[in-house]
Amino acid sequence: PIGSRRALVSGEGLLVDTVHDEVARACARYGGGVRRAAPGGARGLPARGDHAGGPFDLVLALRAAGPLPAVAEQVDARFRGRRGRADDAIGDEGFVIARRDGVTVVLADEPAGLLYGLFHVVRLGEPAFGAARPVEHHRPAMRRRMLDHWDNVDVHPKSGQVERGYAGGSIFWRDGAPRGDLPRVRSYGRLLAACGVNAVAVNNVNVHVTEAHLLTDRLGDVAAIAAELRPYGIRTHLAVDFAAPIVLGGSPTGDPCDARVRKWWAEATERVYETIPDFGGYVVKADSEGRPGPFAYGRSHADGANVLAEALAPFGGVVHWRAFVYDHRQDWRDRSTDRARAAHDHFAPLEGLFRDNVILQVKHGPIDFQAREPVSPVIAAMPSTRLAVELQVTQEYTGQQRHVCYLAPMWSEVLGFRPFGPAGPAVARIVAGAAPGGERGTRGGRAPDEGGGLVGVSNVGDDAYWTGHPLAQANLYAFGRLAWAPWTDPAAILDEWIDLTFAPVAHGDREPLRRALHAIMDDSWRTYERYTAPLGVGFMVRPEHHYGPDVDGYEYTSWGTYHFADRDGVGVDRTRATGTGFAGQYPPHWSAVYESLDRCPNELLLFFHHVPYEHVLHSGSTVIQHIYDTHFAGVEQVAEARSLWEGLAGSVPAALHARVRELFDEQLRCAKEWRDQVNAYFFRKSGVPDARGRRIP
Ligand code: GCW
Repeated sequence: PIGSRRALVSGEGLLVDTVHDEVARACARYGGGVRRAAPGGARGLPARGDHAGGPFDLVLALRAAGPLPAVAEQVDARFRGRRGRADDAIGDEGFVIARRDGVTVVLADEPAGLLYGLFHVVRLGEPAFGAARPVEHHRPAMRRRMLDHWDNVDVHPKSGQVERGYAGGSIFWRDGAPRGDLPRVRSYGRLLAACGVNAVAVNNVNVHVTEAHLLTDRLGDVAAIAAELRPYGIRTHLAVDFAAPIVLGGSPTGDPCDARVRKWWAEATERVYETIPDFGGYVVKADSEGRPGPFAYGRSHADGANVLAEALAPFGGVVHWRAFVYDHRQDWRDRSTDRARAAHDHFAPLEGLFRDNVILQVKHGPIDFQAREPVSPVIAAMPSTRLAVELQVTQEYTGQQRHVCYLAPMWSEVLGFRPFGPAGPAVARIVAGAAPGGERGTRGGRAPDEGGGLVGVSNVGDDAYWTGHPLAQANLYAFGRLAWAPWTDPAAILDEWIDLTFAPVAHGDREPLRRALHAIMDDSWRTYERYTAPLGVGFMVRPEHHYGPDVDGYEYTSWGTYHFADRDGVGVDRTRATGTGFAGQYPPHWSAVYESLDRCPNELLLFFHHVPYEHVLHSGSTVIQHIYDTHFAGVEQVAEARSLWEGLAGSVPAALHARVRELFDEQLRCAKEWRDQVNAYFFRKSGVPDARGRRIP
């Protein structure tokens, strides 16, 4: 480990201090040593020679800290030579790493880069100090890699301490007050930085009355959190109430076009920056599920977002404005309203109207974080708007951290999807700001150089394992890694996570553990999909808490989430020809694919089409037989995963093993419940027996 090595840390700044302290802490544990070079103090130090602090095995240096040890100068020269004179920047958060002459060298231009470089060395493990390594340049694909906490300050009668939280209480708040465990907040910052996350919103997007006050008289509570996260390069953001001028300021109106409202936001924001100079910005859920918004004043969401953006702009802050706007009081009898259409219907017409520091935050699918959805058509509809994609790391609809469901493969599909067709840019490039390329305007006189990035709804709480289910940590890790490097193979990310997590605690040979965890986790999202929702049908869950099956639970409700199963068939007709027209919200390539019964991918068939149970899939199976087969298979896979975990007793700490074993018991019970309810439901509706004669209750 790093801690047994001799290290030199060179440079100044808060995050360089963090790097130094990290290395020093590791050395105190493992017997190595670290030297902090004073400005200019590394001058002339030999690569590996006899001098007070050396020889060094590891050099972590800001290039500007200048004259560097000879080996670091050589690495820098290599890097510059390779890049050519015109572009030799390492970048704000980037780092260069190489190993030569027995020294591992990490160089950065900014302190954040050095911190990420350090965590990269940790991730590499012993090989970081093995054979020589060529110069590698690492930079995040996305500048914004943010986690949103749906944490309430007060316990809320409906959503509790953490809305959709499955990992205990909030790490920030408890019973109306700050939780007070600041060292834990700092450890959280450390954990997130190690995953690559650099922004956190500390309260629920459903901003209730207590939480609204975080913006004004309780700003000190937010500042205290920001102070713990800052040393790890994490900016603090706040979810705010759109009606704050009324709720907090006593204004008679919240109309974004009213001068008094604009003034209120400007002044409130100025005070925020006086208290937290590096404050990240606001997150807003407006006109959504009962939250206030600009519609009440006949104003658009551009008007709403821009007034906050205007207040934040002088300080470099951004507003994350959520596109999750739909009618949750729909009449289920009304077949003309389609919730899937809502975000595009509301936002696509506003293209070009948002200020440059507005980031439109779009859920990855058009509905709501189901186990399978197509990619939201909004992502292709707003080329001059900064877009962020929102993923749900917390497993609201994917097993609530009682089921193993490694989500990286799903996210990877989303990020790799090309909304304009095979020749167009992938989602990852669009939200990184790298595509569709230079089209972004210079409205407001600023030319932004970045996209909206990736946002995840956090799955972390005050649970001892952070995430309730210990294996759900892999989702947190994968979220950060994919935001940094979206093209990374999910299995490779899992491999990193296994090493980082289990190296310190596993007993004996780690290879069997690694193999078992891959077998358990690699395909666990598809397994979950198999025993829950077939072919793109969603929301067959228990209303309100959303755990476990209830095929008709949402069928006759106001939420706009229906499957329309009858005796003949199932699915939602979202075609242009005969349905809601949702398929027409995509650019031509995908619009044509989804419109066509033949070309529509199996896994989304029932999202786009209502088909008879005997409809034949590309696989050759019928829809009804597919439902039976996948539900039986899904349960078998859970049983297999459970027995693989059983086999790991003795390889991992006993308490960890016991926790996961209990959770597997619940997962298996629940998966059987899903299988039997879904199969029985469709058997009773269709009357078609299972071709393989298995028992359907
Ligand atoms: O998925 C739904 C959840 C709500 C959540 C909402 C949202 C924070 O059921 O609990 O509210 O999405 O994303 O705003």
